[in-house]
Amino acid sequence: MTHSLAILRPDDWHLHLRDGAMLNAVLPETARHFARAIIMPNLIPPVVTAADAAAYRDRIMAALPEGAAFEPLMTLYLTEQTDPADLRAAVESGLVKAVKLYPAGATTNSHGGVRDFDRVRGVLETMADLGTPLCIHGEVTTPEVDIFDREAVFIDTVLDPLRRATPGLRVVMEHITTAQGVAYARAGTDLAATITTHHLVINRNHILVGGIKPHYYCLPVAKREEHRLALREAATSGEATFFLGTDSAPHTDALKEHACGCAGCFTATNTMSILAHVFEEDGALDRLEAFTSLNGPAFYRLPTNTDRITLVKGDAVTYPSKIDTGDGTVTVFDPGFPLHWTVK
Ligand code: OTD
Ligand code: ZN
Ligand code: ZN
Repeated sequence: MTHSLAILRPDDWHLHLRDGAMLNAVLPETARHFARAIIMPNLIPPVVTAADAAAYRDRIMAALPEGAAFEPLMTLYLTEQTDPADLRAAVESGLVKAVKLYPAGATTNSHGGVRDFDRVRGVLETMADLGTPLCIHGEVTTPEVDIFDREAVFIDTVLDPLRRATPGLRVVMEHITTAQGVAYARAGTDLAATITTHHLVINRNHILVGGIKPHYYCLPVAKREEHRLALREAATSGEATFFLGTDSAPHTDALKEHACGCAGCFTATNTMSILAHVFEEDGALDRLEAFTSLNGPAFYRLPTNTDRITLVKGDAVTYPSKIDTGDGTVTVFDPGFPLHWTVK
């Protein structure tokens, strides 16, 4: 039995850090284990220009605990007004590593997202030219489509036509939640997919059976068990297509435990413990490093980290059930099983 595992330091390829008091509270949770993270731009107002991204990066660096080494990888929120020249300069200077596409209304703070894809054609062509990944929240938002079908319908009606129309565009399917997402990602070129920690652990029963569990509600919403198993198989396969994007998305308990509760699971604190458990359960501990530390930098054409973390297995470890922020408490994701792996 393995009791200790050293892997290259992980990165998080999809993270929400927010701003202000919340940023100060959640950033140390990620910086403790992760070297870098792709920082989501869905602030209010969103990060849309290179100047916005530079200012946000400065606020993140200022919020880092003394002595912590962490590199925020900045993104721009794609709108129908995004200027290809501003984007090009931001990428060429090294500031911006990806562009984020939210279909309008798909998730928290996404009303400024894209409605008409013809209006962003120039930006997409610039990105194909630069090799800059487009990170896509892949759900249709048309009210007629059932919320559990939104990802599969998006793949057929939006993602596939978009990729065909822009040859060379490099795409990350963010936080995939379905077997269809796994199959589509696997079959494509210039295509990768992130998988969250929580979608490897919960299915839709966890949200709805025995009383509604607001802390398990996120978008895309967790699907049937067969889809969770498809995600487990993909994540633990070691295949270069799949890598970790926690989508750790803090909201205060007051806003989660609410008549119209916010979407998002906060997993920054215990992600590495949960992933070690999941990979061990599936007999794939030797492929954890590919998922958390190798496949992401390879797709983003960035060097891998050079230092290592050591995971050790022992008595059950406990994490705080909540963290305090200046805005109120945030509940840490409860995987529903005891955790025995910890980062030394
Ligand atoms: N999903 N919550 C949030 C974003 C994500 O789709 C996402 O990336 C958030 O709160 O920003 C969530 O459930
Ligand atoms: Zn999303
Ligand atoms: Zn997200």
